[in-house]
Amino acid sequence: MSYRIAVVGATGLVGQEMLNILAEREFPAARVHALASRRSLGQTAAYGERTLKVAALDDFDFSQVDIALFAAGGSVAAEHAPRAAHAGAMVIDNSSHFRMDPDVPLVVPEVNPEALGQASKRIIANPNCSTAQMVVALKPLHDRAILRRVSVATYQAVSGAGKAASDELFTQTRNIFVNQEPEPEAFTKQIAFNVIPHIDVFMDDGATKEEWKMVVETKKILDPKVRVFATCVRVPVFVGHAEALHLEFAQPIEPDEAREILREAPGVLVVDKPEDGGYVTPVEAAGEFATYVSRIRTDPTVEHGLALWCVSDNLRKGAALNAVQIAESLIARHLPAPAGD
Ligand code: 11C
Repeated sequence: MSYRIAVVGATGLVGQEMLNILAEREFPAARVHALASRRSLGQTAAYGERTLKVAALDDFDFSQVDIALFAAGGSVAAEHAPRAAHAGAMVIDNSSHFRMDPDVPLVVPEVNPEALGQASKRIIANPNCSTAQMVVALKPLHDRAILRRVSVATYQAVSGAGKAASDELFTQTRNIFVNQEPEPEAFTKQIAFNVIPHIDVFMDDGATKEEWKMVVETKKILDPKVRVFATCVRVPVFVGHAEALHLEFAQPIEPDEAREILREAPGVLVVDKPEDGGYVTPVEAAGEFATYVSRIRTDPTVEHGLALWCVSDNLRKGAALNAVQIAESLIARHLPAPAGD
């Protein structure tokens, strides 16, 4: 059985990664349409060994597809995702637009696959990259010891902010070496050889929207009772978000037991030796599917406290991989019906 797929935003970083992952995982695709705005017409997109011609999203007839993967931002999703869903496609949207809609499930397949059954609008939301990897690591520990509170500091790669932002890190780094001004454009301050405690817009309470997303999305995916506090920081890394997590549980949980639980957990790889190099950094996580957990320790400053370090490819588990996994989970649940060829 195979399915007709559309990737919307196929020329962007996440759209291209969706095509890569569909090919790498040998997704049962009868046909893959690469869609983008009219500006991208004439461009091509790589899909495994194949090269797809990019077609225009504006007048694309979504009755031709079973599953539409959207990686095109909130305003495009707002306009075209309902159109695709009405035409009969199951939509998996990577933007933040539908995430908090009570009629749209927000899904990380390792954590809350049961929510897929509630997609009454035929739209399923993919979480923010920093939330996705965190909940993959938290879920098995929550199941064992009941997570009460998370305090997280993120170290987020520039690719989370798109291609122009990635190019800015490259250009600024080069400019600094040749004594040219590192003019910020995509970021508010110099990103090369610097870190910036600001991702997305500021909210009324002084948090940034990225920090707010980590709070509300974690509650929606994992458990509304879990309290989350986040500080989100951009760092001069191209791919791979890292997070320092400080956790408080209702019940005692020791590092050895947490390591064992996480070793068995879907989507997680534990690399945790208290020695030089016995942990994972973004460079090793880039291009991989796993969410890596390292530096698991007791936090003795709170009751039942645990600290850990969590790293994953933000374009993969944080975006494209999670979307493709949702599509795989839909297929496993016979939603939607296959293309029939
Ligand atoms: C970043 N996490 O690293 C953001 C990118 O809500 O899907 C993803 C934003 C989102 O800048």
